[in-house]
Amino acid sequence: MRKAFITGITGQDGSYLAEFLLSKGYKVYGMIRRSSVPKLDRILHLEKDIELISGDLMDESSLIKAIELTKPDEVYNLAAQSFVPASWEQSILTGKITGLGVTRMLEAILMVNRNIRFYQASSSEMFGNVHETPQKETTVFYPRSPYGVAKVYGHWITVNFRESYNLFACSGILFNHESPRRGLEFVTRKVSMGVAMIKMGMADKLKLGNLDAKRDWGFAGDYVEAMWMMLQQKKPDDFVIATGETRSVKELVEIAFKRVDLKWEKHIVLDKSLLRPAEVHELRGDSSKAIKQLGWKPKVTFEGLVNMMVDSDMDKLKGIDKDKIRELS
Ligand code: NAP
Ligand code: F7E
Repeated sequence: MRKAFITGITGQDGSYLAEFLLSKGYKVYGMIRRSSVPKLDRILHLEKDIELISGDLMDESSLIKAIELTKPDEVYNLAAQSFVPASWEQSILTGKITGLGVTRMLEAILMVNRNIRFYQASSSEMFGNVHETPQKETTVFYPRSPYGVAKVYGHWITVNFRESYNLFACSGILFNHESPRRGLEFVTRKVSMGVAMIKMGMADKLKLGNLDAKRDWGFAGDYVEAMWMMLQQKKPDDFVIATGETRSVKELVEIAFKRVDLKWEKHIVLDKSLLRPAEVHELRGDSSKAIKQLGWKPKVTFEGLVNMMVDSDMDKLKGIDKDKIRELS
């Protein structure tokens, strides 16, 4: 039985990846960090099938111990401070976790077993102020946030350890991917939950920073398959994973409100305090290399994704009490 170790298993991608690897017959270990209240909502349904190990990307010794204990064939490094606006508020912490945390994980692998295959969760935020469109593996990086800068470090240290120590280390440059399990602060989930709350009469307005930003949005369930495919190749390499389609926040809003027969113009309020110090205005990825070499392609369309998220949030709200709603809003 092959064994996989996932950092960030409590996050959106970690939960989908754990499900996917279990379906492939893997023994799955996940790293969780200590917290005063459990944050296992996304993986509660997997609790019996996976094993959780305590550790933190900030703590090198915990990573070494976790790798020694679990003896994985594959390590998926999904843990990060992943919310872009928070990276201005906590720029140093973001650098320490999202950037240097990658080196800590790689050093642990180097110390314990150099045959482990390693996946690094790199990001389209590295392209930032884009130098060409669409963006591919060879496109120059120009990050526009401390998060993007930290991810560039994580990407290059992965490439460097591959070249320096001959590690099987891959960097997946993933464009935005969403799901009903997406964190509530990211724009897609903010919109799907906001729409559901308005439809249920629990809110009337939804505040957004801007409607003009454009992203290449896919479904997280499709994207975790690409992570696994990268580690099954003969040689380690880096891949862009994207749909190749760009949509604006406005289009996202239109589709989401239409799903529940509401007019978005009546409910959306623009709030300047949500604007970022520096914005990534438009992203569109070119996944030709992944399509050709990995045989990967996205299955869920943008409309399908938005509808799936709105439907899921409507279902969640139907069975929820008022105190919980206050927590969500
Ligand atoms: P997410 O939902 O925010 O999950 C982040 C995970 O990292 C959580 O499990 C979190 O644990 C964990 N974490 C944070 N700090 C940690 C630390 N110091 N030590 C150990 N674990 C820590 O993120 P996601 O959307 O699943 O994304 C997964 C990865 O892909 C991230 O690296 C993200 O930057 C990257 N990425 C995401 C996208 C996207 O569109 N989703 C695109 C490109 C790249 P807690 O639950 O304890 O907070
Ligand atoms: O913003 C605009 C915002 O926060 C998308 C992370 O997973 O993907 C994600 O980063 C766009 C931006 O995601 C609001 O300004 C407008 O242009 O959903 P987001 P992100 O910043 O693209 C990348 C690939 C990652 O790697 C990251 O980890 O939407 N926007 N109004 C808003 N965004 C938010 N959050 N809230 C608003 O009110």
